Amino acid sequence: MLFKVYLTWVLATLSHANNHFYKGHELIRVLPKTNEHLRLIHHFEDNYGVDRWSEVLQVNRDIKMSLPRKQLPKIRKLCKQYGIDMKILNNNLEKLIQSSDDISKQHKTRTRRAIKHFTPPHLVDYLRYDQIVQFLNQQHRRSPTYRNFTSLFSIGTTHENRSIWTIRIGKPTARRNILMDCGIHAREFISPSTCLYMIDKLIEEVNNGRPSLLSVFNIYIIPLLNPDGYEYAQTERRMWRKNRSPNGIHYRSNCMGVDLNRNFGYHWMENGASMNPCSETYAGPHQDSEPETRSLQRFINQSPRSWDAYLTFHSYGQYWIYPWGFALHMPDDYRELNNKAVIGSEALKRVNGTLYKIGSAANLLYESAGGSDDWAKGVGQIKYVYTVELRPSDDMNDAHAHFAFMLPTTFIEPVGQETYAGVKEFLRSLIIPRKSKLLVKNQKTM
Ligand code: 0X9
Ligand code: ZN
Repeated sequence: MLFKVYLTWVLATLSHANNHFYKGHELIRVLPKTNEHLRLIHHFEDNYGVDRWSEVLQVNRDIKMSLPRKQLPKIRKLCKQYGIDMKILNNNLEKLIQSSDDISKQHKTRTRRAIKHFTPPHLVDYLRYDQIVQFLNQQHRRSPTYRNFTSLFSIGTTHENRSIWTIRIGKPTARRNILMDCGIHAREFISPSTCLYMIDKLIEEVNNGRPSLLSVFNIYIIPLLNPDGYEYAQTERRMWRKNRSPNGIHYRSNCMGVDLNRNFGYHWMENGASMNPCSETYAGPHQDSEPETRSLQRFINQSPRSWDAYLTFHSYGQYWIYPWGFALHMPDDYRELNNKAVIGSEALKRVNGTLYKIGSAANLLYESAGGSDDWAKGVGQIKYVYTVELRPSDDMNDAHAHFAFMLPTTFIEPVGQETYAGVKEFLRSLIIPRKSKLLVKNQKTM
């Protein structure tokens, strides 16, 4: 036991040792006013090592981007030349990451003290890959009364040979199927922690004899689809987004990694993706080139089951969005998708008052092709498909917006609670179809 505690501490300490890289990084805010400005921002992303943090890429909307300090003079010059309003928000990203880590550490100490020693680790830390595997095994062993209530299996392996673990939770007699994944993007730590939260709560309901939803649905949860990228973000580069594929074979590039959410083969590369291996939105050498992408597709296609819904959890921005991402037009059944998103996000809001916006990905954020959501609907033929962008909000006036991808661990529980409530209500609405009046096209709710 002592050894385990020590190991957890060592892992947590190591995971905070990666901030120095960001010492020479700046966080800036730009305000595009024309389409030409938007094109220029794409150009920054593709050629100057600029990493766009903001989800929304639209005229008259603030955009946050981080960049190595040495690129700042060039970016400043181009902004001036084209009349883009630019402001430095933070000139030491290392400090920003550190301040989030400090809050997380205090939170852990305080929680431990308050409840005398044992706190479930997944509520006070962003667990490392090995800890997540351990967590899944513990959860799998946790429901003795209902054997076969859970199963744990891998849907494939990554470049670095890590298994992509998946847990099924549901009564063996349940006939309908739901798929959820987390952690497609490495740096979005609040996403895997939210999947773990939901796994824990679903199994708790089983053990308490209240598994009503699980009599109807088998819920398959992949808590970490991109374990290589996640481990890299935990230990080396906190802001890493992609997987860890070596790109040298195709392009002799030293830059590693493919953006998995640009790699799915449905209208691939048509919009908002890059062919530059050094870009954060590199779509891969060809569509479906990545083991993580193919594992998910194989699992969706080959399972002898049909899927009612696919939900993929990202951060940040507080958006509950549906296809399409590749283009601005809507799927034929977008009203139904919108209605169910309203039901989910309203239940979510009831927990802590957190507001989500709803709409199609391309309309609400920006056009970008190759997302897992578009593939799940367009090729996987799943009706209810959503990307849920968790906290914080990207509204500059929101008190927590500055945390961006670095949400301290104090948020694990509130985000878990509200998301779980939203997902459950959404699932209930699939069982009991309700007539809703909220049928507004591309509606931005609340
Ligand atoms: O750009 C993305 O991949 C997602 N946002 S994130 O900040 N988490 O990276 C949004 C994906 C929305 N869906 C599609 N564009 N298909
Ligand atoms: Zn993401």
